[in-house]
Amino acid sequence: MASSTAHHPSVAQQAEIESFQDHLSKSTRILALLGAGLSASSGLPTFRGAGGLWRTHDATDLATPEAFSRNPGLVWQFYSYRRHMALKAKPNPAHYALAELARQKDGFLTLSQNVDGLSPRAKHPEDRLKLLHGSLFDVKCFEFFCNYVERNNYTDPIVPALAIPTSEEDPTTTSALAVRELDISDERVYIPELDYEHLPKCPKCKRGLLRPGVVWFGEALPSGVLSDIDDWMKQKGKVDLIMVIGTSAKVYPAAGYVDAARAKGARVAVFNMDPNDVPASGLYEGDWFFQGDAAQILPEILKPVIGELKEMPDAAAEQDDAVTDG
Ligand code: BV8
Repeated sequence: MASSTAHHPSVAQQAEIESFQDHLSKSTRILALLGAGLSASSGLPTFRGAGGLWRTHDATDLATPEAFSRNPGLVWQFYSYRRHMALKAKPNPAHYALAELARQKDGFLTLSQNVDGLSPRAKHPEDRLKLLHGSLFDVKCFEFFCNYVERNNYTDPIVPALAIPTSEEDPTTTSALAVRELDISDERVYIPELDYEHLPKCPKCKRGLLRPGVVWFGEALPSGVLSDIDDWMKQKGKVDLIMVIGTSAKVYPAAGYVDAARAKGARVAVFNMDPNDVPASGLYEGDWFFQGDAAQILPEILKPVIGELKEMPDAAAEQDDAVTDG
């Protein structure tokens, strides 16, 4: 297994890239496991490193039902901020490259841990994309006995109390001209305590709070998604390849699909900025590690199969146009 900075490949690395491309072109059954690193160059923070801290809170501490029970206002401020940032972000060439590969290869299934909606916006074929951890743009009732679910809610802010404060409200701002959004991920920026009254309510039971439609730690993944993947894995024939893209592969059961694919004969190709971030079971002879920014190296390395990425339509922008054109 040879590692290579794919952007300026040396001869050896070029050989690695070509052996991967050769295997990819011959592969019929392919998996991809996506993580936050895929959306890093779209400007969205990852969970590790600086991005892992939101104000003074570890992002994973806020992603639990317990945190929501304790302080639903704070958890909503966290998720409303991420909805806002994800709506402002744009899919990058790696999202489009994977969407194109899914159009080119019938047997290509993508498993995404990302909840930012960027793969769907890059028009990744829906039947070949499994969102393991839900979406920031789905909401559901927090009440145990209420099954209200609402998909594709892009209202930003979802309630007025969650609007991102601007410098206009910031007494230290001098010139009115420079009105800008304040970065509430910085704990030095004041945000109010929000009580129940100001938070989104369930329109069905009229009692419960709405919560983000993501999978929190300690919660089961969507059963339909798990069974669809199991059916795909059980199809006859080996799995030829799994691409592990922009993920630290530390969260389960998502990370478990690397070894599940390997058990079905798959070779593993990792695309990651950090050479230390390989799946827990390590890399074997015949596997690949491509170091670099996914947005740069993925379109490059997949080119023999997907060609040059021409236009990169953004479903959200088209939706806005449709609305405006009426
Ligand atoms: C459950 C949604 C049980 C919310 C998320 C087995 C062993 C150990 C622990 C467990 C286990 N099984 C279960 C557990 C517990 C837990 C778990 O895995 N804990 C971990 C921390 C050890 N799992 C759970 O709780 C799961 N549920 O087990 O339920 C159950 C079963 C039945 C019935 C009832 C209950 C639920 C897990 C899902 C949690 N929700 N997200 C939200 O987003 O707010 S997880 C969330 O964190 C993400 O979705 C993702 O999965 C994870 C973050 O990982 P990454 O995406 O990889 O991001 P990270 O920042 O870590 O890494 C970024 C990588 O990109 C780095 O490698 C970096 O180098 C690289 N990179 C950066 N820039 C670039 C780049 N690469 C390329 N280009 C760049 N430009």
